[in-house]
Amino acid sequence: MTVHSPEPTTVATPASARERLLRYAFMKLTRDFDSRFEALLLTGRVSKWYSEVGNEATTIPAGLALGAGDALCTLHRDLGAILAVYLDPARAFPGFGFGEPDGRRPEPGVLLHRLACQLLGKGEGFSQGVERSFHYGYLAPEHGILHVGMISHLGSMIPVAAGCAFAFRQSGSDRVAINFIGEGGTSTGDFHEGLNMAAVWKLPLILVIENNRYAFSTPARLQYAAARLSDRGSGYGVAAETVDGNDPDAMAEALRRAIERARAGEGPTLLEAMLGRMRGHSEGDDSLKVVPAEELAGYRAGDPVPAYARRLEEEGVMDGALRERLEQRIAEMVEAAISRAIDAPPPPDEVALRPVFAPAPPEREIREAPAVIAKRPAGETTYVDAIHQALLEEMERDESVVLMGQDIGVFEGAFRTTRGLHARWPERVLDTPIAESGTIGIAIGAALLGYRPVVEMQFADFISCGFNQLVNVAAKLYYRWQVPCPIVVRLPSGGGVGAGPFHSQNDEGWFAQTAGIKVVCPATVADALGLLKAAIRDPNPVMVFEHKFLYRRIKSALPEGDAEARIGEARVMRPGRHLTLIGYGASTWTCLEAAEELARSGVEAEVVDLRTLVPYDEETVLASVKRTGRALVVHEAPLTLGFGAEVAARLADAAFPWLDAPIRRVAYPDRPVPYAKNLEKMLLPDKAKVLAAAREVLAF
Ligand SMILES: Cc1ncc(C[n+]2csc(CCOP(=O)(O)OP(=O)(O)O)c2C)c(N)n1
Repeated sequence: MTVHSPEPTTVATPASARERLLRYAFMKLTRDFDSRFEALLLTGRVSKWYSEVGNEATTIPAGLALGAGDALCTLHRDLGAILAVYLDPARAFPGFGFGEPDGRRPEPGVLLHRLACQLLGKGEGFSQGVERSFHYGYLAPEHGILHVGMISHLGSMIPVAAGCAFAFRQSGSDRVAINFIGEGGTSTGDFHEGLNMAAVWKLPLILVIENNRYAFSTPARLQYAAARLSDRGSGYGVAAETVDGNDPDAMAEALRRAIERARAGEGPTLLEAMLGRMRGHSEGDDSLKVVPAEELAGYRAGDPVPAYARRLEEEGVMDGALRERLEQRIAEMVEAAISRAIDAPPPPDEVALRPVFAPAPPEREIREAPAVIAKRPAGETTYVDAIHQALLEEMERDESVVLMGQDIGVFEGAFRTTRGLHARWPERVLDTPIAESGTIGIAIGAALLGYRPVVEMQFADFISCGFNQLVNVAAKLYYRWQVPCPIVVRLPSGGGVGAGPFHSQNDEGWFAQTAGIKVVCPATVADALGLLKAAIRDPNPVMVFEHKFLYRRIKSALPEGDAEARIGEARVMRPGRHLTLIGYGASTWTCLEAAEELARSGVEAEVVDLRTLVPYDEETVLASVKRTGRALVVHEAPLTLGFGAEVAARLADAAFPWLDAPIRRVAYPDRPVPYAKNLEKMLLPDKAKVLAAAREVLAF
């Protein structure tokens, strides 16, 4: 359903006088707060400021429309929505008839102070100064506040907001999520993936486009060709409306309809709020010059804050005396919060080193969880079946585990790792559209609200389409907000199966370099089970690089008991004293084969399986190399900046006095993986290449 009239709708409001007065109170509060920060920019107290001037009539009704426990997902011009969600009106504006204090939200002065500190980069801000302006999250379910801030990358938060909506739907609540995007941000891929998935899964998401007709300097006509952005609604199969975003009453009505639909399980709504650009992209730049003078004058003449005040006065909702009293109260609140924040101390230096990983829950907690270990298959099990077993056991153990991926439902996955799981838990094993970014974003949103999503990449190569969600949203979350983000991404990776350049890659290095993501690479059947179980229990983003060459080529009996392996521990697979061969994934087996061969000529090579790249078990590797004095690192990922480069650098640094020979690497040459088997074989690290390199190292 696309609902729009030829011109943006301005509907007669059914709202009460108090509701409308409250809208004005928040509009004026927002404007004053914003203006004060514009001034602070000029004095250099704040380094950047994105003005909300002109967006208040859109954002405030959105904030006010949410109830306790609904999710608010904001961008850089949504201060009004934040204030409307954070502040208890009865306490923020006492004596104005806004009801009784709700008893759940903190004192408004405290929140305003923290907000001002946040924006000034002070230690008492929500993120203690580690990130700028509105990029913080304030997830305080105890206060009924679920505020998910932004990352800079526009569009990225739409799937995350859809993920919050997913969590609500999945848990059977009628909560909703509201998310904002500028008209410029609607051109991103995540806009499409997020909205499409929200539509397909009928998620309770309201996506509000703040169409101020310019993105930085780019006018809307260069951003999209549709007459209206709400026209896209029918393309996605979602309800959509274009609304006069300068009219808070019209916005409130449109939001009411959207939220009603969402709470009733009718899926998302796209609301396009028509606004006018009244300030530059950020304060202090000269981008406002792109708005023609006459057009700008029109926007200024229609400035929604004074316009709404006039309207309320004309309609008898507010007289001069009431307005003065209200505005006086607002001025005092803003002044008190900002002047106190200006004097607040900067964050202590050690905040820069705060953890990037959430601590693991105490061991006891896991052991005492309803540990339903499914009957493990007796006898020899393949690596791929061990993965299936881990998924089965963790799904049984913890109902917050949900699986998402392409073709993993009825079809049971390209490699059948989800065999039987959809049949058993149709609500928890979800086929996704072909949308890696959308899926990982949804997983992140769901993880923030207590789920443990496990996302399957059909092939590891496709992770490049979800890269941003992982490295910028998931990886940075704990450092930014100190809120856990327990998602697992499973990646069937690696070559040796004649699959060519786009189905053979070893991309673990891209992620190992990003702080905040754990990277595990199981080599054995036991680790395929144990490391995946550990990954699912870990409170952090974990990427599990499964090696598909091993899927059906190695077999062994599964361990008994809980079988969780420890992330961050390497293992000596074969002891030796002349040389250390260091591998992971399929390369561990190449190292073992080479060690076997070397043994025939009397060389005792020690083989270390890294198992986990991040966190890296420096101790085990170092201890081995100190014993043997020689090191050779083997991996299938490209040589340049492959993980072996890191291992070699660390060894050069820490083991130098013990080394009897240069550290060598056997890795994939810096080129794509060719399709023809003979070509691939030529380039893949194998026993012969490892032996040749080992003999060179031993010859020193
Ligand atoms: C993915 C991405 N590309 C580029 C930018 C740089 N950038 C920041 S804001 C902006 C313009 C945004 O315009 P719009 O979405 O219309 O929102 P507005 O600022 O007008 O409210 C750009 C290009 C970004 N933040 N994210």
